[in-house]
Amino acid sequence: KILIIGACGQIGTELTTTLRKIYGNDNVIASDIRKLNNDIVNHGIFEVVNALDYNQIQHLVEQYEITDVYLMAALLSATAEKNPAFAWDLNMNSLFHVLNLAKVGKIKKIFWPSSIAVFGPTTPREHTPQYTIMEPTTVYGISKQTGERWCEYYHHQYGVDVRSIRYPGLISYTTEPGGGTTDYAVDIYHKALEKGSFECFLSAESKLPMMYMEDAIRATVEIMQAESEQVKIRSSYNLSGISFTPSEIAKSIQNYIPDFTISYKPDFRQKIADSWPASIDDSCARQDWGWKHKYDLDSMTKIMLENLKK
Ligand code: VAH
Repeated sequence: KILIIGACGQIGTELTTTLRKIYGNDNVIASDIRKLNNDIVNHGIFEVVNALDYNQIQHLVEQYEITDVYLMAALLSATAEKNPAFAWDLNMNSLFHVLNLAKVGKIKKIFWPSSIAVFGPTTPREHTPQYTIMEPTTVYGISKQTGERWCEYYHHQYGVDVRSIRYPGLISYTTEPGGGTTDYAVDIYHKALEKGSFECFLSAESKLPMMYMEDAIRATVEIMQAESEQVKIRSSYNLSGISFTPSEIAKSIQNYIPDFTISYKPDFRQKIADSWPASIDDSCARQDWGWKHKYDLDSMTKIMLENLKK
């Protein structure tokens, strides 16, 4: 049985829906800090849980005989800069709780999301390798980098089966992101349809690694379904989809909405974006567990606009 912590967030929502389809509604327990009125809460088992409360998580694990935990609760990069202490507390201690439950044998397998934010300004920016300089300059990036070290440590020292992916910016039409630097790439589609124009908080040429959500969910399911020996890296895997700039995504929208216009007004998030890679080398994920992305910028734009119109 599966427990998803942070099931109502940007990734959690689609992950929960997919896992319920694969493993059945009775085998997937969704949980979040708040009880929203949505499909995740209304169409399956849902529990309110505070990811910072070890006893609450342990209670759920025992009650439902949980074997696998997906820990999706976190503060993203922009929000974390505004509240460093809470971001550190949430991003680190929720991970420790889950790692410690696995250490004492209460759960069997963990998925924990890392991010391309583990890299920093001294990292090679193009085709960033799996193993390279990592000097993150954001609170979020520091928490993800530290989390990776602990995941690897718990695997080697205590045999904990933890698996992780360094997600790029994720784009989907079902749930909006909250508080990230890559959020513009979701908002731009909403504004294109609502207003025909968009003011971007990053500059025209800020190229970042991105991915359509369906690819990211498939990667998550695939790494969790892989044989343990296939998952050779126990810190976190580089994962690559599409890299584009705000001006390139605007052009791809103009193929469908010719009058769409974009303007640029970079704010504090520009500095965060400038510290991150532009493109990612994911050959280890391809080799070890057969990863391959499917969506490119234009196929994603088509799906985003068609579905948001509905
Ligand atoms: C953020 N979307 O912008 C997240 C992410 C690739 C970065 O992890 O904070």
